[in-house]
Amino acid sequence: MDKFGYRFSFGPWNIHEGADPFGPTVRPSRTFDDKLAQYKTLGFDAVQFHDDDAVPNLGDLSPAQIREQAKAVRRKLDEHGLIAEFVAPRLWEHPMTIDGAYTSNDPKARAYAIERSKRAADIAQELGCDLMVLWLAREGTYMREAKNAGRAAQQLLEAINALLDYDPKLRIAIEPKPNEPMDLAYIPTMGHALALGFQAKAPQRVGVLMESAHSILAGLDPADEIGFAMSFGKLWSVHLNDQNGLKYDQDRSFGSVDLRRAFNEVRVLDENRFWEVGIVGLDVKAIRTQPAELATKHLRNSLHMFLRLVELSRSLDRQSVNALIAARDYEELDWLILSHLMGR
Ligand code: 3MF
Ligand code: MG
Repeated sequence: MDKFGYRFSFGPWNIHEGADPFGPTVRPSRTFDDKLAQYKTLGFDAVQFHDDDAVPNLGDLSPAQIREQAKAVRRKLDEHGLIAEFVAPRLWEHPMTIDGAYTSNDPKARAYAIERSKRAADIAQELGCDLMVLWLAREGTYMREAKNAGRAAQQLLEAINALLDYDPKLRIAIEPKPNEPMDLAYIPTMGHALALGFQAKAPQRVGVLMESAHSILAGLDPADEIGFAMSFGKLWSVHLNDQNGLKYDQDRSFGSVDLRRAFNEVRVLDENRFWEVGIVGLDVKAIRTQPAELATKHLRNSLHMFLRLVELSRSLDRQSVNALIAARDYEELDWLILSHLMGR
């Protein structure tokens, strides 16, 4: 925990081998244990998991064996003084999820997706966390005519309800993204995710995760997405990162593209006391050129950027800001903010 009361997390996939769709890996794989050893050194408190980050071979194991392996991971976390922030079922790699998971046109594939998600809930329980993140990666289409948006919304609701029933303590945070891997996703924004959650059978247990790059890809401002979700008490996790324009999902270091946009994300989180409701999660990737032994600097940079922006948010002269708002002198407000970011 830092001096402001914030806790920080990232997922083991944030230390990665640098493969992209056009070229192979450029850095050697590091074991999960090796990655775990980095967390505290880098200033982090919590680990985000895909189900198979915790239990790699879960497809070959019985539910009881999966729980056993998850228990062993819990012990490792304890040894490092770490906690699990969430578990996300990886519903986008298996052959059964080629045409989507909860919204696949094949009922057997939909059943697979729900069963796998239940195993992810079991893993979360064993890791001592009550939060599941649903990144709905393949819930959308390449071919609009292949599916039906209304039916897909109902299928998503059925899946969420099944999980809420399965584990009465589980909370679900939906992570929206407008595209990639799909051409068009069914849950592209905070608004879609919240609407779905409010229809669930236990709406108080469904919230959202806001990822900066995903909001930007949807043509939205991440700070406004944060503010919108927090006004309903629904922002339970974040994936802070950055994104240079409308192209592939870049997962750049937080604040590395647009400092003012990052400042506003931190300002809105801090004004709404996010440290009391959630952990500051990152979803950042070192660029492909980064040498292996230096490939955790994106995590360091992002965490330090967050802390420096908290300082800037708290030292903002709010009296002057309010006076300028009252005078409707937004050009002067613009200058005040820019000067503040530049250290005057
Ligand atoms: C997507 C996510 C993760 C992805 C990860 C893979 C929880 O934005 O946050 O799922 O799996 O980013 O690279
Ligand atoms: Mg993410």
